Amino acid sequence: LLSKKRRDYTPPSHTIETVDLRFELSPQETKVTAVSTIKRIDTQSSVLFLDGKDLCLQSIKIDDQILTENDDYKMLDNGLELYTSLATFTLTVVNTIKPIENTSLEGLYYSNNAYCSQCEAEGFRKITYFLDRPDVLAIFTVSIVSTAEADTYLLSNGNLITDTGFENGERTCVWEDPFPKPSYLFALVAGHFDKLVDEFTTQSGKKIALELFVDEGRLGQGQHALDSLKKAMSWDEQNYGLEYDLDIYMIVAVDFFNMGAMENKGLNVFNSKFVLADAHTATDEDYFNVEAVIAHEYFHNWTGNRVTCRDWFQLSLKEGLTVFRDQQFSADMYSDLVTRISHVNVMRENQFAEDAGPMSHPIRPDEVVEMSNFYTVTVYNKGAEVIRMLHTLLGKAGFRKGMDEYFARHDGQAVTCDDFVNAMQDANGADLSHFKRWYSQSGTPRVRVEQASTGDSQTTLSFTQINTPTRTQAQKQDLYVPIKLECFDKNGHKVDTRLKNDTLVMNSASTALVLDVPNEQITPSLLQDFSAPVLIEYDYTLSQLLIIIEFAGNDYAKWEASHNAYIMLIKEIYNAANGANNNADMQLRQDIEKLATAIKNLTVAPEVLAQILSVPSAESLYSQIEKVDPIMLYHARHKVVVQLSNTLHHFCIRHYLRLSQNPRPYAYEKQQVNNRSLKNTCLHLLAHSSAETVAPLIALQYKNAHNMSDRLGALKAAQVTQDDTFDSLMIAFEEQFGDDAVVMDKWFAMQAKSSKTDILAHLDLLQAHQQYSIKNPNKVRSLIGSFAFYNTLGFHQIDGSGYKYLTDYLITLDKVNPQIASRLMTPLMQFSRYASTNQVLIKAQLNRLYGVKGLSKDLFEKISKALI
Ligand code: BAL
Ligand code: ZN
Repeated sequence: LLSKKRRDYTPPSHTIETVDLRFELSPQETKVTAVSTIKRIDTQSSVLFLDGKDLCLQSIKIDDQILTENDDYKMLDNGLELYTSLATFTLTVVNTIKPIENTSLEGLYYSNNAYCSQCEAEGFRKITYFLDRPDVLAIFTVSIVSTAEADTYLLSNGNLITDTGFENGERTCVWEDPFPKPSYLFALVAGHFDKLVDEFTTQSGKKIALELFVDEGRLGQGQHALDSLKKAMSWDEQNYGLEYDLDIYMIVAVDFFNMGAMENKGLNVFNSKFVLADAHTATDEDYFNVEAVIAHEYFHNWTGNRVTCRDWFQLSLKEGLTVFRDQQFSADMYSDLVTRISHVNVMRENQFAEDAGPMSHPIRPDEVVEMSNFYTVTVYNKGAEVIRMLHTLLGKAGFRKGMDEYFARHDGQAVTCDDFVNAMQDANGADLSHFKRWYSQSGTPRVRVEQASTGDSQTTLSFTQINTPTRTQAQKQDLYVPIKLECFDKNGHKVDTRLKNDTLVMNSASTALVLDVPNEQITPSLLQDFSAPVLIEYDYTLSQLLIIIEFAGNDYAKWEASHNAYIMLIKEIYNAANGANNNADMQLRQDIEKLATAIKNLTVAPEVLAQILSVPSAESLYSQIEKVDPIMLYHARHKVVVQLSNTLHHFCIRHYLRLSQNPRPYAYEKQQVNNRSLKNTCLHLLAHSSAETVAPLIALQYKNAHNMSDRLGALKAAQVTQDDTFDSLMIAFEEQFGDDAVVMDKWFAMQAKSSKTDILAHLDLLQAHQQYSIKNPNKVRSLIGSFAFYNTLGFHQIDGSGYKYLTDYLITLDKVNPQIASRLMTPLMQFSRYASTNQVLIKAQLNRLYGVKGLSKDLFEKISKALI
């Protein structure tokens, strides 16, 4: 399979200035007529290549001349070649497509009685022959013709300029988008929906119509999304001076969608999971996510749509930046700390794993076979961390100056990551040449921190970067790493580090910090706020971590220290199981006692305490132990949680009972969310203790729950106890929510994570459930995804049956929806982090997959990388 390389970029030979698209809709066969005005850019060129995939060509014309195959054009596997030396011309292409047969959910498809499109990255070529690349920006006019009276809405980008109404057996709507855009931002939605309307007045006084389309009967679940949109619109005005630019902003929620959402100009399409929310069906976390994703897509209107990517290697230009913007927004709307922790967890659980595996790539990849494979946590989340470092480096005002400069230079253009950094650099008179290496280098830098005496009264902290070679980069360079830190003496007093903003900047492979305090008395709190996407290696003692928990002035540092303490204890138990320490259990009891005392003495806000009581997930621990045995690690972690639960039993019960009193009607507001978070964290921890008092509390909470956070909190706690209560609550849950597709995804996920010994047979049964469909990505992710990503005991069974189960499923799914299959194979891709027994079993499955005939590009790219 041919890969594309970043360095081979060439500008397009031609550009498309305007395109008139006409869709004559039918689920079985939709006719597409595309009339484009095309201009030649490269005066030497006599060939125009148009991308096209799975299309049935009817006719093709240049100006008034009908073209003949082989004389005027040639069909190729991935499009067609057209022979012309005209400087400007009108191209008319007529072709048909089959929306109902399109289960890949790329291009135009038909599901749940509605038409829907998804074009990013390369889906437009499944609609018509086109220059389907982001550096060709055209003005689109779209006519949608439907003969079905039931299609109450025929939507596309921009402004509605004609609606004929349903007459003589058909209806036509015409949409015009005045902003030139690449084909990936095109959208079409047609079908019957309920509509929620609202309005937003911009800071310059322009009224914008807001319209939200949801499945019939779901209007009551749409208000939070609309409210979030209005918050995002004013936030972007206040923080970046950016206003919305069309008269109307539409969002459609659909149940069948590969991604979370898509920022098509003026017509966002959303996975209904990130739109629908009410107290009854959505948890606080769901409310948070809806707000964040709505904001993310809205922010793309400037960072993505007004200024877009030159080529797909530059994806992080828009995604890293927009994720950073949505993270800032979420922190402002809710809690700085909890928002930050949730994003740091994504980095440690998912991005570090990706960067340590065969798919490791820089945030700006150099080589791509299938672009869909690069919508990754690296491009998105590590990309956002890189932008965050720029923000740290330049300061809030400097960053804003850089953003203003970026828009002043590039509005209306398709540009590169370098263009972005150059705007930041020039606006601030800074030199970012060393910083730019973050865009080219893959892998997670490790920073080794060592501490030594320098004379009697001084200590030196030495910092050394280790950038381990990855599959495609044998030579690594040192990177620019800002490390926010504080140091404490043995009494918990802050030691003066003389660092500006408490930040040590590493701009070479190693550096040292000299402090005027004797060595044995110093405790450093390192990488506060996760100031760089790196792994810190420092050998803490438990006493040092307890000093940070007690004395650090910021909650992030306290959380990080508790997190490190859990990791240390889990590792000790893990190693003891390998025979290294026979006194491990007693030691654990004593250590947890000390940790619990420190936690009990804290006076912190409830949401902070909730985070401190949350033991790191098994997934985030994989980067901590070489060649890990996942089952042993699971048991080690479990042991630590049980010990913590027993030790903090009374503490948790007290908080739990206090927070359960006098519930107010549900609202998604800070105080309630924070209290619920602590309450449900306590319940979950309590469920790990052997105390018999806990089971009735769980059942009672489920029975009395008047919102989904409490209901799911009870269910998750019941799952820990593994008694009959869990099964009976699951039956009750299904009876109550069986008709709600989004809520049932939670149910499928809980089922998939269960530690039943016959989990594979159980998964078979669930696949036969009437709500389950292999064609629906949310269902596949909930059931098979939750199993493979989170069911440690089930997936890593020592006979390899869990790996085989996933592989069998991938073989079937790849024929239905390659993008989702490719996402779902991630747990197999990360084999190198496991013990050799697991590695052998996983590789056997990868080899089996490799031998399957007709595998998609998506899977093929990943397996080939894994097996090299
Ligand atoms: N552009 C694809 C979906 C998103 O990142 O918003
Ligand atoms: Zn995005």
